[in-house]
Amino acid sequence: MGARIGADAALKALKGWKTAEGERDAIAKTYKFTDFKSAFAFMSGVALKAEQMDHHPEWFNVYNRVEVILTTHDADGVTQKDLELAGFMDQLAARLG
Ligand code: H2B
Repeated sequence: MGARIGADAALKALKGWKTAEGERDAIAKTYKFTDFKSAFAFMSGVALKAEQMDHHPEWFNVYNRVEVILTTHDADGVTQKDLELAGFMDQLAARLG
């Protein structure tokens, strides 16, 4: 699972992410796509990556919007894995538009 680095450290390396609401150490971002098809393509790509990594997002989708929260449950906070998955999400989202 890796050691906890914490939300603040992760946020320094990311753009458009914030600390998640609530007590947990977690980071959050809301992606907006042109339509549901793009949003679901994003989720499909992330799902495959998440399975490869054995690291899974918490997320909520309505039409073209995908709200994501990343944290490492086993570490009780944000780890390098969250940072890696966040980077993958940002790259994929940029490609999909
Ligand atoms: N995803 C996330 N976000 N945090 C975890 O701690 C985690 C996970 N643990 N996916 C994995 C699965 C673990 O439960 C399995 C057993 O490897």
